[in-house]
Amino acid sequence: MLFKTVSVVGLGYIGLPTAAVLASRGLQVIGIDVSQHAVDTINQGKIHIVEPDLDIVVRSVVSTGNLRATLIPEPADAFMIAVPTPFKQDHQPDLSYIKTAAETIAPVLQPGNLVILESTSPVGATEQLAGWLAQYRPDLSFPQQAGEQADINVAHCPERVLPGHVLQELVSNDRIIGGMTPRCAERAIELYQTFVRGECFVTDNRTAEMAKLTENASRDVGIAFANELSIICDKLKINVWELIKLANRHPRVDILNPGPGVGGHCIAVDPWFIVSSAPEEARLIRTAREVNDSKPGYVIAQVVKAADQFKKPVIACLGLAFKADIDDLRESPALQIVQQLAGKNVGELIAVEPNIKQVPESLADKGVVHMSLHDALEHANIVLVLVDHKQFKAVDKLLLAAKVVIDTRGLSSN
Ligand code: SAJ
Repeated sequence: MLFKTVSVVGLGYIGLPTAAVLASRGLQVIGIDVSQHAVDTINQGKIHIVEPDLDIVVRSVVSTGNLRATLIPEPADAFMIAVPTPFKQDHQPDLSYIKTAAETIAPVLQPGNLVILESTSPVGATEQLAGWLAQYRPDLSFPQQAGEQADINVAHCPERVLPGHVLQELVSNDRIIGGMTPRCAERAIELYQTFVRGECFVTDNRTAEMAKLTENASRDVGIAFANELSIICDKLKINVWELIKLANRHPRVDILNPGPGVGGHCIAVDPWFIVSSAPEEARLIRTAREVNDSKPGYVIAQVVKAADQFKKPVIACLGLAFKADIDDLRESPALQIVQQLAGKNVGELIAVEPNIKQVPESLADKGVVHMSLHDALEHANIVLVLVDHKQFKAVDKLLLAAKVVIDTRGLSSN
């Protein structure tokens, strides 16, 4: 059966672009969200998140009637779940949003439906989702009970798009399709082939879950190596950026970039799902998390030390976002550093973040002022580079000559 209607549960950074792209391929898409604001905004053809070009696609598919948002679930041929999977205080995965999504769609499920979990999830979460669905709908059969004869097919197809490039990567990236049975995977491929130009690779649900966690853990370990190198190089008085550039000239070496820490809601979270599944075995993965999580503290100590040299330290903090050229402040090490500095009374703090209109209240309340790059550089005697935004890369190095520069992103070395 070909898919005509698809319901996307969770209209956030992954769900909304996915819903919009499916709708742009002519499918009837029903987006479900718990937020009245998100639903209303989308139904007006607007977006409640920041992602380049997404507004254009959403406006177009809402105006043709192919995308509609609602708080109340409706029957559909396929359901895609793209809800958050954060961790709890103790770094254990929190699957409560997936459970709520299961409760939401269960009443409208019909035999022949396909349910796909897109959210990044610990190993076993897809089976858990299928278990919840079976509990809510004892009249239907699921793959864990009926295998290929199940009324409902279930698969895990983890999202792997890069924030800032979502629309392009949704279409061009290869996909991992983890079916609870081969038939589940086959049906999921049919759906993804309506919009994915990359290749679709079939596996089982547990391998698909682990593959996504592995991608982000691999990156986290790579960044931790670079962050550890940067601290070693500070101690040995070596420029880490030059060092990495030189080492990377080896044909089989590819070291990532050090930074002020790892931010965002993926790389700093997902490796913990591996650690929680295999706490004894995941030694390197856990250590990498700890190395990256400790980097903001190291940067703060550098600033405190530099500020000690001045009677009236004025510190320009360049960047608050979690990475370059986006406005996303969630889980941002830059924001964390400025917040903690503000609590320490190290001097006058100026924040420069060209991608936002005003600094968050948590900073403004503590007296951190928001300034243009030009004004901040004029006032400051210490310049703390936290994000490699394009505006900062373009700064004339002469303007920094008389300042103490703490450069966590290597701008002055590139
Ligand atoms: N970072 C460094 N040094 C580097 C690279 C990154 O310090 O060399 C820092 C960034 O500044 C940022 C953090 O790491 O704070 C993460 O940034 P990122 O651009 O590496 O990744 P995300 O979190 O925006 O998106 C990742 C992507 N995963 C991989 O590249 C393996 C994306 O493809 C995933 O879809 C996304 O996580 C997700 O949703 O899981």
